[in-house]
Amino acid sequence: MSKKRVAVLISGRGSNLQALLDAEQDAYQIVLVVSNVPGAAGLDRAREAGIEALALDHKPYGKDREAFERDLDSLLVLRNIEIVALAGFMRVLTPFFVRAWAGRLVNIHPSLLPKYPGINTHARALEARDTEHGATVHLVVEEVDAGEIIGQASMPILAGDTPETLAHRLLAVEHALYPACLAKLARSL
Ligand code: 4DW
Ligand code: GAR
Repeated sequence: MSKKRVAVLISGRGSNLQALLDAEQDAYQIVLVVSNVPGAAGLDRAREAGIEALALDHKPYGKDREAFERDLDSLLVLRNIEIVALAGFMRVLTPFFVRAWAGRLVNIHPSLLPKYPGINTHARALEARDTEHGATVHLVVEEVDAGEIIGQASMPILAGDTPETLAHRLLAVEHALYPACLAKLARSL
């Protein structure tokens, strides 16, 4: 089987993008990185890896989310992208884009979904006195942080943990989980 052609969508630092780039890319190959935030650090990581990196600023589109997504979709189709991976991508995608990429659009979320969709997941896990925390890779559907779970990884919450220490430790867990789940999805298609 040939490697699935992957585009990664980012908005910021791109540490999960880096993990996807650094992993053994035997089931997938990252061929494009797009950021909706010009100047996002993740774009430089992509260029350093020799991957095409584009900024598609959402701001000129104003409230017309679909117009932004039509242009994004064109970039992806033009490059024969087969899987789209969100990695810290912060724009809610409309039904237009989600339907166009159904089953081939994934995201990583810093909680053990269905626990703690949305923001402040680390603080909420502490607040609930959970004994473990984790991350989830899931298919993206119209409802945010929902959709079929591809994989999860968990870690213990330790005495003295703060939202910051949890976020820091969880990031390493994410960096192992995301490449494994992307490879799993790529092999299943
Ligand atoms: C996510 C969910 C909501 C916002 C940002 C990120 C998590 C992953 C995700 C990104 N786009 C998605 C998902 C998802 O799970 N499902 C769909 N699309 N359909 C969020 O509320 N973002 C707001 C902007 C924030 C900012 O620019 O800083 C927004 O208005 O889009
Ligand atoms: C990651 O922790 C990811 O799980 C989270 O944003 C961070 C992006 O970091 N995603 C969400 O909260 C999605 N709702 P990165 O840019 O260094 O990969």
